[in-house]
Amino acid sequence: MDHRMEILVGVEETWRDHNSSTKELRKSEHPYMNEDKIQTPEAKRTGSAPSVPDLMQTGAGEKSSGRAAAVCLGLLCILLLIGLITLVFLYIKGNSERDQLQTSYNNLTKERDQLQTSYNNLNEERNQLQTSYIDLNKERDQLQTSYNYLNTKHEQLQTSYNDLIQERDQLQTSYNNLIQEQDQLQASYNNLIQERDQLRTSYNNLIQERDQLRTSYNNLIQERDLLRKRFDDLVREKNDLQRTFQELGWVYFSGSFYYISSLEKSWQQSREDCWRRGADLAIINSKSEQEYIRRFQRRFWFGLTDSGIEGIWKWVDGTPLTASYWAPNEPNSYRGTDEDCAETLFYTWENSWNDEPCHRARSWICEKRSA
Ligand code: 2F8
Ligand code: CA
Repeated sequence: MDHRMEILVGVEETWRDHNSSTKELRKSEHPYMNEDKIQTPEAKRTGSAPSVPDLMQTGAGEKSSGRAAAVCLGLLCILLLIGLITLVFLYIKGNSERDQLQTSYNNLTKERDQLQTSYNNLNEERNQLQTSYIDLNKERDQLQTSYNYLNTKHEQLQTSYNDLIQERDQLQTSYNNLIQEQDQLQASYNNLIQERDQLRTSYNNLIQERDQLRTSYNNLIQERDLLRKRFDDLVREKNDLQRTFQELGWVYFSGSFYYISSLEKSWQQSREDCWRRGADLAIINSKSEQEYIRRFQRRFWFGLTDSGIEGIWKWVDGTPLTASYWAPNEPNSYRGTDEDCAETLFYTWENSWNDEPCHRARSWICEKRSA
């Protein structure tokens, strides 16, 4: 039972008690209800005490007994007077109590009416409360159903919430990772921007350079065309010169013209002849040149000597001998003779050189570089 119902039942019980007590009051204390128990002095006098004429008729015969009777009568009168006074007193007192009781009764009646009204009101209120209670009960059931539904919903929502929290945490992690990535990308982006600016500068420089190169290229093209023309002219000149040289006994090989004498002279005279021809004795400084010269199958002086310091062979342009093609056991300053100049004595051999006394008359080979 809820609190309101407890109050309602309490009020009802109080009212019931009050009614019962009121009823008791009615029975026990109401002055009119006990009217039969109260005896007036008049009724008492007529009911139990003897009358005065009766006393006078019975004692007239005897004087002593008359006196005694008078005394008794006097005493009786006194007693009656006292009784009368007592009755008057009691009557007044009873009247006063009755009035008080009447007042109390009136008050209690009023109070009862008020209580009755209150009771009715409370009853009505109780009925209303009962109705409200039923409604509330219904409402409570509905609320319970709603509560259960909401509880289920709440659990679902809690699950969803937990899932969302997890998802949010994952998203937060993803977000943090993205933030990191974004920072890295930002850094990369800044670097790229820097690089782009540098590249743009480089590009502009390159464009400038390209323009300069284009200009240079065009100039070079022009120069090339001029040079080509000059080259063609020179080729023509060279061919003319080659023809002229060949007509004069010169042969061309790998950038050099060679002249082989038909006369024989000392090494020094041979050299001087070469000088006069605008050349010098041939310097053999490659295997291919050695092979080319060997193809003539002739014995002649070439431009190598150790006349400066014995044993230190030098070419006529002053360069030292590095790669050499001496014949076996050469140079030997044969039998103690002074052999300071080189010739192609053993031209049939791959290594064909021999040291020979310089004064001896031999053919010679001059070389003139074409470039
Ligand atoms: O004329 C000198 C010359 O004589 C010989 O060659 C033919 C020597 N060669 C040999 O003895 C193998 C040369 O060394 C020498 O210079
Ligand atoms: Ca020799």
